[in-house]
Amino acid sequence: MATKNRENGMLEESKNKIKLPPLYKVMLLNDDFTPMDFVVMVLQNFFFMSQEKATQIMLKIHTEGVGICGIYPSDIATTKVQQVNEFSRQNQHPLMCVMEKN
Ligand code: TYC
Repeated sequence: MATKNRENGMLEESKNKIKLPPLYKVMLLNDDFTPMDFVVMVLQNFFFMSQEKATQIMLKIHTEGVGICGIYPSDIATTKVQQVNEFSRQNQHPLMCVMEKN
């Protein structure tokens, strides 16, 4: 049953039960071999970025070594990492997609 908390007026039910799911950053790592065009295509097709945004993120990864593609709940992040790494291997590129707790 929902009852008011004396200090802040919050419903006890909300205070005790609503939990946001843990989120994970999905990132791409730089390497010396994957073509820039391929990385841009991955960012557009798997992370739904415009060509302009994808190019900006690709160049950030190229210069800084790593960049964030998106932030997702665990199951979506895991699927993105698997799909991108499988696609990269099918195309004989060493591109690495990884995830870490946000
Ligand atoms: N460094 C690569 C090159 O010069 C381009 C690249 C960018 C590779 C981002 C991976 O995640 C990456 N062709």
